Amino acid sequence: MASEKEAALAAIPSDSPTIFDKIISREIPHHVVYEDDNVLAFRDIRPQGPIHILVIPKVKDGLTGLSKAEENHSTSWAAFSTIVINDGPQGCQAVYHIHVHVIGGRQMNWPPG
Ligand code: DGP
Repeated sequence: MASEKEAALAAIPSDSPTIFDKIISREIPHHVVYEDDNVLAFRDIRPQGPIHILVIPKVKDGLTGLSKAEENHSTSWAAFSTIVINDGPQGCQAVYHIHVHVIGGRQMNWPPG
């Protein structure tokens, strides 16, 4: 299995459906920890800590990543109050459907990377 860095360098940013669209449509199994009309939170398949949750907007609305956010994205984006996001290849983003990582349960290091 490719590392997160390898996956990020191989990923091609686009508006095309991603693995997260298949998670939203329940085509592939996932462990839901929270869901409402706007947001789906589920366990990361490759956890980086005892707790590693991904939070995504259900409607992608062209918002592949944080650096692509525009005024018209505010409705879905407003659902998030805490943001830890990988953005672009150098930020190790591998899935181009904007998402928040919530990682915990162990001592973190700083700086990241
Ligand atoms: P990022 O590198 O920020 O784009 O993070 C993408 C995350 O998505 C990464 O931590 C692994 C996770 N992931 C990828 N495919 C799947 C999947 O099929 N199911 C789940 N639950 N997580 C996935």
